[in-house]
Amino acid sequence: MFLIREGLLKPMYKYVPTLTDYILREQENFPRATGRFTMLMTQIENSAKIIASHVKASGLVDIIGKTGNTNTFGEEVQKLDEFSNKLLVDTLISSGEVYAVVSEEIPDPVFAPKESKGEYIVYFDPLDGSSNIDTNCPIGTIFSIYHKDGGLLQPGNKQVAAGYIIYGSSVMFVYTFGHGVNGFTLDPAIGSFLLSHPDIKIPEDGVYYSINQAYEALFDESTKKYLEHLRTEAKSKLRFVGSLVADAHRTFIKGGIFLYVADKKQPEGKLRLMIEVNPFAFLTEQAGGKALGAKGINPLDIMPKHIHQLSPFVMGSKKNVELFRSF
Ligand code: P6P
Repeated sequence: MFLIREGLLKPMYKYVPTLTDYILREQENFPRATGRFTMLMTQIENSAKIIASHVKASGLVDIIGKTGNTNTFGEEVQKLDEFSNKLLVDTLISSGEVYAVVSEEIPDPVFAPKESKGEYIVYFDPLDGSSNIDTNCPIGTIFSIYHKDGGLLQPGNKQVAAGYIIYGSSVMFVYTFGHGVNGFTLDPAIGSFLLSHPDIKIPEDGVYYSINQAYEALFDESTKKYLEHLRTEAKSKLRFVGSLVADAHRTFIKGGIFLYVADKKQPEGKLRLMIEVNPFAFLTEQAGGKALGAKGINPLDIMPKHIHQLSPFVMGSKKNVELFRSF
């Protein structure tokens, strides 16, 4: 150690905090923390690693699956989103840390057994963008955590934590507890999420706009004028993966704007307020960006009426969102 201290010997391996280190350190920010929240986050982390291993092998599972009913993981060959949903429900309910979970895939909440002392409610989409699985496009898991005392229907500004895991060219775990946004990349060699994107901040401005323009004829006049304006501006570029986690993650990293607005066929939009809009609105604000819901209000202030209610959603760089709002 003397040699390292004197700078005579380069340390062999630069220490990089893992997600677990960060979660434990965050616990110090919560004086009342009992470690139960840390346990909950660790369960979500472990589930993400298992889902990542299945997503990475999904093409193979089909081939291997054809040799019989089981796959390399020894389980019944299931659709990946069914598998991911069952894994998250079973893991969270049996963790003893949740009072209830609400999954995009299940109409009703799933309550933990009476004897469980779980303090938290977790809303999640186990595998968002699953229509992209067969095309090798990035897909993701989204989670949003509330304390149970506020009940199942709380505004997004009561979230205790929110985040997503993106299964793309690398697997990243991105979350906020309300003290900024941190991104961790899975190192498959050691099976740990390592801090790769500390304190993510959305760039003030960005060239990318992300919207499904196929619906343009159904948009309201102001949105049509906005898109026309962007098309006349040379700098704007359209990027739309059709996977919220991928489009939102690009917006966090490169800046720009993502829009899933209401249209004549989807008057409330398509995205779920509690499961997709609120977690990303929380993350966007924590990363210094701007998020809008219906009529330009902050989605985090909406008092939900139903666990699966829909909401239009716009998120991104402050300048880009302000320009949209000016239309
Ligand atoms: P559309 C995926 O099905 C999803 O819920 C989001 O991930 C994505 O942003 C949106 O739907 C895409 O919807 O109507 O463009 O296919």
